[in-house]
Amino acid sequence: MLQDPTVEAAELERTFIAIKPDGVQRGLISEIIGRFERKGYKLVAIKLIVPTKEFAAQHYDDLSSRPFFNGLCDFLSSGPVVAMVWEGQGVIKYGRKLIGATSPQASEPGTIRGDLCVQVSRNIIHGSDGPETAVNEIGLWFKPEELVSYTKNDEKWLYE
Ligand code: IDP
Ligand code: MG
Repeated sequence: MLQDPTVEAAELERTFIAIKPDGVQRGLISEIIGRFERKGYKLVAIKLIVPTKEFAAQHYDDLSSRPFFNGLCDFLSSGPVVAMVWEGQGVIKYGRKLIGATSPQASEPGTIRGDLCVQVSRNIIHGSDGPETAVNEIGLWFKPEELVSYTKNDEKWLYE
C-alpha cells in the first residue's frame, strides 16, 4: 500500500473542544459529543471542570480588548465545562464547520450552534480556530499524560 506521510500526519491532527456552561446546563453533552463521534473523530481526552475566572481569561486571552471580555470570562467560569480533545484528519477546520458560525444567528441549520442555540454570548461550544491555537489550548487545559493514544476499531473503515 502506498503511504503518503502527509496524510498520516494529518490523521493525527488534534483540536480542543469545550462544551460551555450553557451547553452542560441545557443537557446537550451527549448531543454534542455524538456529533463529533458519529462524524468519525476520536476522543482522546475529556474532563468536567469549573474554570476559575483567571483561567477563563487565559483561555480567551486574544479577546481581552473586546467589550464583552469580562462577561465572557464570568460566563465560562460560571459552571462545569466539558473539556475535550478530538483527533482525526482535518478535525481542526472541520470541527469548526460542525460547530457553525460564532453567532448562532449566522450559523447554518445542521451545525451545532445553528441547531441548538440562539445568542452569541450563549453559543454552547468552543473549538480551536487553527493549528497553533489548538496546540496552545490543548496545552492550557490538559497535561500531556491526560491525552490518551489508542487505536479505535473503526479506523480501518474511516481511513484507507
Ligand atoms: P468562536 O467561539 O466562534 O471562536 P470568538 O470570536 O473566538 O468566536 O469569540 C469567543 C466567544 O466570545 C464566542 O464563542 C462567544 O461566546 C463570545 N462572543 C463573541 N462575540 C461576541 C459578542 O459580540 N458579544 C458577546 N459575546 C461574544
Ligand atoms: Mg475563537
